Amino acid sequence: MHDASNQDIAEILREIATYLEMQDVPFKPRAFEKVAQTIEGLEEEVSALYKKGGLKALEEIPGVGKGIAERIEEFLKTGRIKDHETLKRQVPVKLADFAGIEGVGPKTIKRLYKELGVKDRATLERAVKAGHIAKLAGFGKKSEEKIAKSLTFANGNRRFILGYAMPQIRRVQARLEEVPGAEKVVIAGSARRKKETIGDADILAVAKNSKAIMEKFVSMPEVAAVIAHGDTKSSVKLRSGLNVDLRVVPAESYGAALNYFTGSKDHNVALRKISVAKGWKLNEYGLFRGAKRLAGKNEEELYKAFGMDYIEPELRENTGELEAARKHALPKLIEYGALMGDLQTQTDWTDGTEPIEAMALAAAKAGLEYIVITDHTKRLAMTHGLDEKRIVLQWKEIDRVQKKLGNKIKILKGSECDILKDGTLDLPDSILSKLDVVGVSVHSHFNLPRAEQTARVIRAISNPHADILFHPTSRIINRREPIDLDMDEVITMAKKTGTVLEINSFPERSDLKDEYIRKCVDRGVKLSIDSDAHSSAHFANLEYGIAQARRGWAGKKDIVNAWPVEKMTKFLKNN
Ligand code: DGT
Ligand code: CA
Ligand code: CA
Ligand code: ZN
Repeated sequence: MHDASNQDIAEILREIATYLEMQDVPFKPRAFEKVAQTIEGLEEEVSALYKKGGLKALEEIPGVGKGIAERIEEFLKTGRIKDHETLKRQVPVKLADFAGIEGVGPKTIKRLYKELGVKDRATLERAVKAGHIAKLAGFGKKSEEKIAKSLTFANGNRRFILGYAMPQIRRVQARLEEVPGAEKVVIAGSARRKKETIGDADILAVAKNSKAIMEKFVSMPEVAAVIAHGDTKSSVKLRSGLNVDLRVVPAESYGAALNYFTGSKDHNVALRKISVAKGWKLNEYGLFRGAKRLAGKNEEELYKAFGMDYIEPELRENTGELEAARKHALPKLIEYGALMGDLQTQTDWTDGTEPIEAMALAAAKAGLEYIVITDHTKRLAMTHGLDEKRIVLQWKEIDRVQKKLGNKIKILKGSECDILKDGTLDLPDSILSKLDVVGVSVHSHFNLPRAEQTARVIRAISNPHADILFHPTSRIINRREPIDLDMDEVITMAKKTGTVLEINSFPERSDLKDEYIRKCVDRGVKLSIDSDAHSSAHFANLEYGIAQARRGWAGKKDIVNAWPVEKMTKFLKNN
């Protein structure tokens, strides 16, 4: 069975809503639209819910009746929905191309199709250019201009989540490395700086035969379109929509070019200013004094020429790193692979897909020495969240698995305890006090006003049993805004109460984000880097949490699960 993501399901339901709307069907479009919205915002994968609980589990999703549940089931099983196809035949347009275009709703799409033959973005653009829309009854120059404007906006605005783009970029990198004569193939740009989202991917190569590497690049099977094809510079669009730029540079400029194309632009501009002040010249070919090349082969010698320590790419945002490098005061960043434990994982007791034992073994395989099992609590009924009775049963199972696995890995008892609307917790203190690690998190009432939301979270972390605030702002990149929190106040209270703040490594969460991490580091608030794994494959995401921590200037001293288990648990409250 193909594992459709929540996003895929939401998209097809939304398309059904749009088609129904075109047909003037009453009420139904809203129902589909609402369910699409709910599914987009769900914590848990609908496919996982279905695997475990079948059609019944789907009907437990708010707003989902039997009809919609059956269509979701059909989609999960076959990758298509017959009704969707029947509707699509009547107005066969590419709906995704119309998303986000102002003033073009379902009814307009239908008319543009029937009257002008508009089917997708390209035909819409042509109709706009030819002035055909302004001539339609009920339209005018104004509405045509509005459409033209949002067309340009919708073209260039999409950013890709690092954790989902990175595997694609690495695949391209690996393909280019195979080309005979390719000496170096490296990822540059925002992907090298590990920014949480990237606009496009930038790859730099040193190669004996630049034509051959370019040829390979534009003919890779994942290429959907070639945007530019030159001897030293090419651009392609992958099927996923991600653009990739490739540049081939001479070996003696490699360091300077890598530095230039890694950015950030602000970092580059600041470094160039320093160079100008010294009477030097810095560009992508090297660092020069007059005709003399001072540096350029590698980045280390480049920074050294400025009297600076090497600056890790994650720090290059012109937020004080250049000065710190000159004073030899850069932080010693947490290293990739430095984590000893994972403090947030879910199992098939709730919305994870695998048993405790499989998760523990996968964590051990990922190089971890300990893992905390933190299943959801009862308020999240949809995930079969644990109540007081089931969590006690889970402890028995953890003990059994621990005995079986021996010293392969240490399994700690924990919880992802829901923060209720008023800031109280979803499990009683009598249970929380028996857990090794209590994480608390917000999964509801995302839209409370700032003062109320902040008071709610502060009340939660003030509970003496609450050890960690999980995914503190509850944002989902590109989908859900962060909850409105006064982060300064939350950080102050975390410091006061000794609460750890989480850096959630799930790619679309990346929560806390870098600027808040740096505030925590500055103020001595400790952090954890957790996978929030719902299956064994998710431990690989820890890389992105570490990346985020590095972007926030965090070192091993700041990250409690980079410490041995005794030191970590001793630090937590009430131990
Ligand atoms: P992105 O793709 O929006 O996530 O961000 P970047 O940083 O990857 O930016 P991109 O792809 O436009 O360019 C790659 C690098 O090239 C950028 O980090 C720095 C360098 N660069 C691009 N344009 C300029 C420029 O106008 N001035 C300077 N100094 N550097 C630039
Ligand atoms: Ca880029
Ligand atoms: Ca670029
Ligand atoms: Zn959560």
